[in-house]
Amino acid sequence: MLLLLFLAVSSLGSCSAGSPVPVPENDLVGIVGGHNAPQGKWPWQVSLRIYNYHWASWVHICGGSLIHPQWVLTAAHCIFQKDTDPSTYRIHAGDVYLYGGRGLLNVSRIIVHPNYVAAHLGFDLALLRLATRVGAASNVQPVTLPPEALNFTPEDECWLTGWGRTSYYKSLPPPYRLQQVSVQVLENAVCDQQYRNASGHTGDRQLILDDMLCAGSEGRDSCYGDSGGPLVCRVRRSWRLVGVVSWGYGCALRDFPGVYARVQTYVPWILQQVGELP
Ligand code: 4AZ
Repeated sequence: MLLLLFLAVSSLGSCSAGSPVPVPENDLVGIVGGHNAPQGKWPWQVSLRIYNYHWASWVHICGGSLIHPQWVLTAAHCIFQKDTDPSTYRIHAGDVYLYGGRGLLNVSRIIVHPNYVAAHLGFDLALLRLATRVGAASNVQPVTLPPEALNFTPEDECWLTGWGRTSYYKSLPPPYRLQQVSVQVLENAVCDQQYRNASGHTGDRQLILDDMLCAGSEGRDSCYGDSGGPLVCRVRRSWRLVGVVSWGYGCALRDFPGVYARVQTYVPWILQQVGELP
């Protein structure tokens, strides 16, 4: 029943929106088409947890990225209510194994983008302030935000990482090792047209809004449980956080690329909340 409810919610587009329904751990934890990530390669990747009374443990609900020693960027739809008590969340950082590390970090503040309503309407970003700064270690490091003037092309090298499902029907199996897959970024107009054609949508309304970005192809995509996590591209030898996993129709289907919050659009808002980044 809970799984059905989860599937019902997730088939609408975004995994964990709505009420905080406890879901068995196995059903929450894919990158589709991915491979095991090497330890330390993606040191900004974190896992967002909520407490599950049935499992008596803090279970993974979403990914996220460290953008500062004390701030994590994730998707707004990973936060159940705009005024959620930050103490109901924990962050796990610094390990490729989802339940392998020891320490969980406390969250002291949650800022959901004030214009957020639902993932497919945009503004799908939230900031989490950690109660304490994370120490600089080789396996825990913030990722750089993109400069405001940066154009991505299908030639850029971009990667997705996460502990989400490995297919629409299959959770990532134990030992829950972080997955990585390289993906191509598509132009918004191309992505919008693909979604329209494939879904038979006829109205004029844009489906892929300007604050979104599409990436992925048949067999290479993010999936449920990857939400909030990073899409990074290598720009002049440094990785930039270009997208936050947000929504999509199914996972890794032809003509339905994954849709991401376009981080570039929100750099001014992020800096305003966090103060200048180091
Ligand atoms: C989700 O709801 C979700 N295939 C994540 C990624 C995609 C679709 C949905 C993209 O967590």
